[in-house]
Amino acid sequence: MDPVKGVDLAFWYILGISVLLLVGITTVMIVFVIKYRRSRHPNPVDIRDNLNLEVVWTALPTVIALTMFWVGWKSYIGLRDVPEDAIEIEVAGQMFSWIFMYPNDKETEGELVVPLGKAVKLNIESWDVLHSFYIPSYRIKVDAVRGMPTYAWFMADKVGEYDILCTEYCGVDHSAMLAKLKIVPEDQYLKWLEAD
Ligand SMILES: [Cu+2]
Repeated sequence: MDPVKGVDLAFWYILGISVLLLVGITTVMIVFVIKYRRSRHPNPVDIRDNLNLEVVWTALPTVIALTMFWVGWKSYIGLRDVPEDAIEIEVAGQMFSWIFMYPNDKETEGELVVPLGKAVKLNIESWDVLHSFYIPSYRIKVDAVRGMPTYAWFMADKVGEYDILCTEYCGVDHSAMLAKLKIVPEDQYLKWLEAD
């Protein structure tokens, strides 16, 4: 599944269930507080061993938790499964900027330009301390660690400019470790790639 769709689905699914539980539990709590208040129900009753109830409150949360796992797992697989036709760009974090290296050895700092309509695989590593590569618009958030190369990918499906940040505190200028993702039409990308 497309990373943006997968991550968003997992987020909304878990949030939706959380809201349902919040509303449900609060409602039952309020009803019980009113219904079983001391003036109407002075003598508490000790209820024991309701098998049906015990089965339901064990099975239902288990099923809910497993569906959350399933939605999260599908989303995770979507993050790791890169389409075969993806273009590959090397990304290096360093104190304090992001460096991008293209297949023709072009190198940029603080600016990632990619063609519209293509899957883009980013091979991410750090040249010094811990950084974390973050593109909120494309739900990418991957730690950059020296000696431990990893990757992320996204589908460049909309022309525009998007924020790239470092989201792991890496030193005094961490907050200035910003970059831009620019998605441009393919002909413009090719022209940009050949220019120096
Ligand atoms: Cu950093």
